[in-house]
Amino acid sequence: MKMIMAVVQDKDSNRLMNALVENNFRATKLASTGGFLKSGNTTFMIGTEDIRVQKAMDIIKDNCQHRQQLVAPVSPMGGNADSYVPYPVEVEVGGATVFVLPIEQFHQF
Ligand code: 2BA
Ligand code: 2BA
Repeated sequence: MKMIMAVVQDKDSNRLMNALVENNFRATKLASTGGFLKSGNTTFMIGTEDIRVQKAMDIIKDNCQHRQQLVAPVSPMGGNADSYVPYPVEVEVGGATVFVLPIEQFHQF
């Protein structure tokens, strides 16, 4: 068994969850925050058999889009002055960042 952890943009999360459920995957959705943009994203945990990992990857690829996102200047007031960016910058946010981890044990009590 493998655990797929996929960080996706909030805009794609409902579509992705629907596609996963339609294809009989079990998944858990977590609200997460990107370290760089410091804005919300969504992390999916999908535990599945090894032979279904590729199918899950295809579903993720098909349902998550790359987007350009403008990072507004962030005031250092009350925040960390080290991360202060004085002008807006455009960054390309990927469709999905995906990690596949081995599962040592799986239990449901
Ligand atoms: P949910 O996805 O909301 O699922 C709630 C319950 O609905 C499940 O309980 C199961 O009894 C049923 N269920 C879910 N998907 C189904 C399907 N495709 N066909 C038939 N019945 C289905 P649990 O199995 O105890 O799971 C409780 C929660 O644990 C799940 O909430 C999900 O958030 C998480 N989970 C379970 N298996 C997972 C996995 N393989 N990967 C990631 N998260 C999992
Ligand atoms: P954020 O950390 O908010 O990053 C959003 C986007 O900003 C990134 O998109 C990337 O294009 C850019 N970016 C991030 N760090 C940067 C840096 N130090 N310098 C320049 N540009 C940078 P993605 O790479 O597609 O990542 C989207 C989200 O996926 C990330 O949100 C983070 O939450 C997660 N992620 C990406 N790589 C990860 C990793 N190795 N471990 C854990 N989470 C990761």
